[in-house]
Amino acid sequence: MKFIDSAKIHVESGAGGNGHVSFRREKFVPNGGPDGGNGGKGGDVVLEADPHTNTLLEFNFVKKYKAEDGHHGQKSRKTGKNGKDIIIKIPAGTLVKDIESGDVIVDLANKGDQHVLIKGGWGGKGNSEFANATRQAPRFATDGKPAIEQHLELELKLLANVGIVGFPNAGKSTLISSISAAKPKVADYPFTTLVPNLGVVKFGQYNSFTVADIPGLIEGASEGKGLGIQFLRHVERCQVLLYLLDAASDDPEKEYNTLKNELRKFNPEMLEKAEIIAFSKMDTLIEEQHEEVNSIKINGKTPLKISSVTRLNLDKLTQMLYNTIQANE
Ligand SMILES: Nc1nc2c(ncn2[C@@H]2O[C@H](COP(=O)(O)OP(=O)(O)OP(=O)(O)O)[C@@H](O)[C@H]2O)c(=O)[nH]1
Ligand SMILES: [Mg+2]
Repeated sequence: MKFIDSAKIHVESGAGGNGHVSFRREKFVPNGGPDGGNGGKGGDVVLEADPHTNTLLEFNFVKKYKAEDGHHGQKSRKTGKNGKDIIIKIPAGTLVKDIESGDVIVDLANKGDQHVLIKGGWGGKGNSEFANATRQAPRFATDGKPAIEQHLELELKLLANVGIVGFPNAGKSTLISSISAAKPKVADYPFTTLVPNLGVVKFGQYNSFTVADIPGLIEGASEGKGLGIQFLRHVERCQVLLYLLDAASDDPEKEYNTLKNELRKFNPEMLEKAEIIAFSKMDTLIEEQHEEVNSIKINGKTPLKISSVTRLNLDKLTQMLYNTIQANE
């Protein structure tokens, strides 16, 4: 399953219509006054979070979006019609970035949210607007304001139910491959996972939930160490965080605290999420270590002990994840 949905598009507002230069022409009135109308306003570029889409797929096919230009003014003081806005519908949760500056422009989190990205240009003034006592026949009008273009990058934050966080090599990808059909790369070195993976976990006959595995975090990730925390936004909206700690680690509690600390620096709200703590790779422990690990409590809780290799407690884990998702919906 493709995890990161992204697309690059080009958007452009409508230009304002030009003002018009004309003079009244009536029978028996040889020198009619100026009657050129104003130009219409160009259309805006509007982004809207749409409840009916959940991918950015279509933006890989249609890449140009332009609002309608304002119509030019006409004689008889007729104002040109305003150009129609273009409303670009994107899935809720799409991050919109300006490619040139790299800045995030908007993050339309909720369905139906709208954001006017670029205002259409104002229309120019027709020559009728410039007539006054001393200048009765102005032969000029102003042009509408030009259209404005922007290159955008759209990125869809994944809405997985569960996000797995852990140090590099903790066994996150192995776990996801053991409980879902996803087959991410697994290897015995840190930073194997370079882009997030997503797995669908079937639960019972009819239920399923999604689990996201992101690249490992280390101390200082929030300052860019390792692969950094750029991937955390993919688990920012998860309902449940699974903290996966290597059971053979010298100090799992310290690892847990480090993970939390990095998460806090990214977005403190992530610490308020429901959490499940698990010790991975239980099969690698020798008899004596089991006793030691059994007595460890983290954040007041006894971590669930699992092994992706022997499948120890994997059913229990999926049950716990499922229940926690249900409780936090
Ligand atoms: N014995 C044993 N080995 C495991 C288990 N889970 C993972 N491993 C091994 O641990 C190593 C790291 O596993 P990964 O799943 O790639 O770890 P990761 O957390 O995804 O690592 P990064 O993507 O680098 O952050 C691999 O060699 C796995 O085969 C387990 O339950 N038991
Ligand atoms: Mg991995």
